Amino acid sequence: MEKPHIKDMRRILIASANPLYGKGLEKLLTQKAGGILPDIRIASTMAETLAMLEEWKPDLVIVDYDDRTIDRGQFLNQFIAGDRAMQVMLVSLKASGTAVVYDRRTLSPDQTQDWLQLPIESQPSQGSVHPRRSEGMKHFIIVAVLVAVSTVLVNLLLQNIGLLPVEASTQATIIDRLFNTHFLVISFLFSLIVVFLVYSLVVFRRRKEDAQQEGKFFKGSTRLEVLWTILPLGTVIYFSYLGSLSLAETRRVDPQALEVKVIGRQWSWTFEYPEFGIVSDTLQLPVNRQVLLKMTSEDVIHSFWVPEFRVKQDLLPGENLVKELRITPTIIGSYKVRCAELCGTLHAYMESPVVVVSDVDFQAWVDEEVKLLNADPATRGERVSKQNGCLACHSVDGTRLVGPSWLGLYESQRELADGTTVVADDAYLLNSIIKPNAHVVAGYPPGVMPQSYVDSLSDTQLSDIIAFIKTLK
Ligand code: HEC
Ligand SMILES: [Cu+2]
Repeated sequence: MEKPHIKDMRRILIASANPLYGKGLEKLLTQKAGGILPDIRIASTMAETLAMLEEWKPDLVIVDYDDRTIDRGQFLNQFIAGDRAMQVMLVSLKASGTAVVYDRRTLSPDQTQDWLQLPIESQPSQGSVHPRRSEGMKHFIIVAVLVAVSTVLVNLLLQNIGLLPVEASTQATIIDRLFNTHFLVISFLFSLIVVFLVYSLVVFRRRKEDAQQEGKFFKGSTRLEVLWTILPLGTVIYFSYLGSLSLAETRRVDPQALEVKVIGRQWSWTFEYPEFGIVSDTLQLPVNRQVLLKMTSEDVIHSFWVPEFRVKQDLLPGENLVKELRITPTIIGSYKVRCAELCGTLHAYMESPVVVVSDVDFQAWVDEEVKLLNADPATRGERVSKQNGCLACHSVDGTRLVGPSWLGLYESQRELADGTTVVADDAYLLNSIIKPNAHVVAGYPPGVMPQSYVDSLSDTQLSDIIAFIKTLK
């Protein structure tokens, strides 16, 4: 079908109560018409418009889209009575001088019906391919059902692909309840977007017969905008409420809690049990008893994280910055605490074992540790070295790590960075530990070994370490 061109329109009727509208359009049309000037008339009332329709029989009627005094229903009723096809355009003239054409088509009496049914606010779409209301509804129902099905499936998938490790603490159950609610919302939002998109791509794809059609004009929808502002806002606020409830629940205090001091440093963990005087590089925990972790860092910020327990807490350097974390392990087993805050070269290896045992086994471990506290100095020194992270930088088998190996160190000749040579006697060893930068070993960087041992190690611990180094021949 060939589109009628504005140049073929001889008689044009403009219906608008606004005289400026008529004048503006008249000017525009005469410019467009080229040589042969069309016959243009302007009607400013409804009655006048109808009368002209009847008597003058225009080829084209241009209706002022923004003029509410023109009743389209009445206008078309009149029109349907006739039997000849007529072009009707709805045109809105903007303040900027541009004209927006909302609808343009040739109406024959049988087509006018659905145009009439549309509310005055909405823009009617293209003539014969215009989907009826009921058909639009049908699409919505199908999409709604598909979104619901997809939400259930995606949620099932998310819950079953093992995104989260085993739930091994009371706090993990609380956190996972929140996670699962999030998964549901995520599944719904994903489905809402993807199903709508794919459905539209497939069902409303461009077909051959659509090639000639112009796109529909959209002016936006205030109702939709209000809806998609309020709904997400409400959801987010609701989730922050759920989040604060869960946070409070994970921090519930058990007065019977076992206290453990956690010290983090580059790049190791130490766990102290003040109740028993034990210091350990493994975090041993009795099952089903709340543990209160009091955590500090000796150097930079670290973060205590056992994924199976879900909760996580940063460790901050500074005496008054002790951070607390409460965990109630519920499953006997071996886990790992890892540092979750990038803290330097060996951050990735800052891991220590976490062992959850039965009450009986925990008591046995405590007894064993207490007995070791009274063992000979070299054995204690080995433990102190492990617990304070010395062995992360110093090997005992000759391997070069960050620092020199301790194998054969005692009484050997040390070449220092300043070119001098000293013998590694007791005094040298002690000085190297408490004032690491006083003598820097040649070939090694100064300032790498922590400067804090002078404060954190007791005199006994220092002499135990030296006793241990002496045994490494
Ligand atoms: C972050 C790595 C690191 C840690 C942790 C560390 N050191 Fe060191 N240490 C070094 C480096 C590097 C050197 C060599 C440079 C220097 O002398 O300062 C060194 C040197 C030494 C020396 C002198 C070694 C020699 O060959 O003459 C001794 C003794 C020593 N450290 C003891 C310890 C003890 C004891 C601890 C634990 C309480 C410890 N270090 C922790 C890095 C470390
Ligand atoms: Cu760290």
